[in-house]
Amino acid sequence: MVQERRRNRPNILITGTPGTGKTTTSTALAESTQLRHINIGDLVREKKLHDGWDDELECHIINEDLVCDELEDLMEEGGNVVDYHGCDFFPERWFDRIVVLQTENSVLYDRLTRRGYSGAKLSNNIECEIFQVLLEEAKESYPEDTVVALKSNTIEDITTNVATLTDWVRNWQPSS
Ligand code: DAT
Repeated sequence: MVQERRRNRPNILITGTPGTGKTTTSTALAESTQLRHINIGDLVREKKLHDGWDDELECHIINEDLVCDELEDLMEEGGNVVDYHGCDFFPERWFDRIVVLQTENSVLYDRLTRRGYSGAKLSNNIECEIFQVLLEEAKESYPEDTVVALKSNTIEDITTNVATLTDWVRNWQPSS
């Protein structure tokens, strides 16, 4: 029988529609817990883990197999905060907690226009948030008791979320 190796620090996935605050939250959480922040978008660009550029969606076409191969050893070791606007292609066993950040439409709209999004890219992302696409994807891909939805409308929300998640990391036990 293959013995499953236990990690002694947890892996957390921070997901949500673009603009909901994944990178801001992950950066602060990694700093307060000394976990390693892995921004999948940056990793894909740096290591070229993509199959070119999608002109319509204006983003790289991520190669999910290459991303998973690249991360396997780090995830087995544990102690990672993974930041990405998708969650259904990672192995379920990688994560101890899946956090879905959620933002009110009008707030998200302002953040995304400030980021330079317009047209289909803007409306696709707003629709993604309205229909809770990432929350559904997370619930379908991971055990229900590992998925948590957190509001991310204000700076205070970020502070509260980081504090809550930091407590969770500190209390996490390898056998849990
Ligand atoms: P994501 O990684 O989900 O795309 P981000 O962390 O890059 O999002 O944040 C996008 C912008 O919105 C950035 O300027 C920071 C701001 N922001 C994010 N979450 C926020 C929050 N809860 N309150 C106020 N501003 C927030």
